[in-house]
Amino acid sequence: NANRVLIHLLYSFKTKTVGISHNFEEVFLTKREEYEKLLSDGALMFQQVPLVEIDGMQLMQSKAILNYIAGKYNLYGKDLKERAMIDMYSEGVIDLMDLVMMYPLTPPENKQKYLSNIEQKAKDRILPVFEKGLANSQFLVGNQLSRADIHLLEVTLMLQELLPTILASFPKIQAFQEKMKALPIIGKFLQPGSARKPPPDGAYVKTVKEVLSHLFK
Ligand SMILES: N[C@@H](CCC(=O)N[C@@H](CS)C(=O)NCC(=O)O)C(=O)O
Repeated sequence: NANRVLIHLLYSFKTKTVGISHNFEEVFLTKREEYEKLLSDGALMFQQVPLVEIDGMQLMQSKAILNYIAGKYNLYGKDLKERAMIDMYSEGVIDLMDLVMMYPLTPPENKQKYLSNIEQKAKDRILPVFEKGLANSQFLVGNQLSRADIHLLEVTLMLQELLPTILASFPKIQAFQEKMKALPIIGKFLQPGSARKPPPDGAYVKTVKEVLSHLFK
């Protein structure tokens, strides 16, 4: 869909996930000049990406973007109380995701320590909340799919890329993950060759450091 243009840096999972059920065009920044062009065009409200063009708007700030898309596609609860629960779950996931996303950018000598920190936060703080939240129901909030479920699925997949056995002591989350993967639209998104990106590698780090070189001086 040509009027939905999504610009973000390569491993911004959040925007990828909300894109799963709808066609969207992704534009990746791979050169510093492309970022500078957006800046000089005045396209970036706070001089940052992601930027999503949707419904005639240019949306900035990933949470504002997620809130809009979740609301538009009925993934944001049926009332304010459900929304508050969804926000709490989502924010807990996002805290962990932010840590995971910075892992590729940590210097080699700190990687081991950084990974242990992710593992400990995931196991002691985050995953137990979701294991409990799924104890008696298939979805986290309101007996229907919400963005909280999608965030949980993605963070578990991201964690497993770094720590393959991380879900061993979380049987409910494991079962949840299998059920989510069995949904056709999600299964399709997880197939190789889909819009979902592989784990970040050295080339990704190099690109980030070039495009956002002002942050790495
Ligand atoms: N609060 C913003 C943060 C966005 C952000 O940090 N974007 C990075 C790339 S992932 C960026 O564009 N940084 C350039 C800068 O801050 O100068 C959001 O959630 O969208």
